[in-house]
Amino acid sequence: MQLVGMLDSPYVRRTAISLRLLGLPFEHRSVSVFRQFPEFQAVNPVVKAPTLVCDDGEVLMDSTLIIDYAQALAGTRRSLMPAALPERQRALRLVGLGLAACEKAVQILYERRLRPADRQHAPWLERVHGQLLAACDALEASIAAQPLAATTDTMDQGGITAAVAWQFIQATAADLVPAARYPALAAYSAQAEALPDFIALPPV
Ligand SMILES: N[C@@H](CCC(=O)N[C@@H](CS)C(=O)NCC(=O)O)C(=O)O
Repeated sequence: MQLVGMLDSPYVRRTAISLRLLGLPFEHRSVSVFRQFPEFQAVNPVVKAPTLVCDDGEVLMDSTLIIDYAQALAGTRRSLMPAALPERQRALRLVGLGLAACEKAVQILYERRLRPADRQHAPWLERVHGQLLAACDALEASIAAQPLAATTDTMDQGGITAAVAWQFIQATAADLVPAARYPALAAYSAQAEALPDFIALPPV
């Protein structure tokens, strides 16, 4: 199967890291949704990263849905979602917060990079910034209150998504989300980024 999209996208990266942790071989095609729009369109006319081209040619999109498919492919060999309810609830909470944080950071990035400066809408940016901080605050509180596994064998989807989200936010909106306010999240992300599966899939 082929995973299409650039690893500077947190959605593509969380998917790639998940595939690797699940032990599923895949070809990564680093195609940009912006600079290589026609090439991406030829694979997926909707042009969403990540896109997964399955072995039978079917095209899937959306990181969470692709990870769900990958989890089914991997079977019981390894699961990235805890089976026990309390742990699963926590993982789902972290995934939700991480994805919301990514979405808000992407909205800020698009507003800043794609919209001409004189057309930027300050009240919208302020609203999205507040939402981004709220998601990071909640991630910080959860990780500070209860440590999160950061080893290849024990890491779950909550940890993967939180770590990838933090890296992306720091790469794209560090001026709006100061690292000093999020020591537990930053330390956790640094630990995850030192794992071979993260190093093998750098955010570029
Ligand atoms: N909910 C989606 C979000 C994916 C997403 O928005 N990806 C961006 C790249 S970071 C994209 O495809 N942007 C191009 C566009 O939306 O036109 C997921 O989890 O995969």
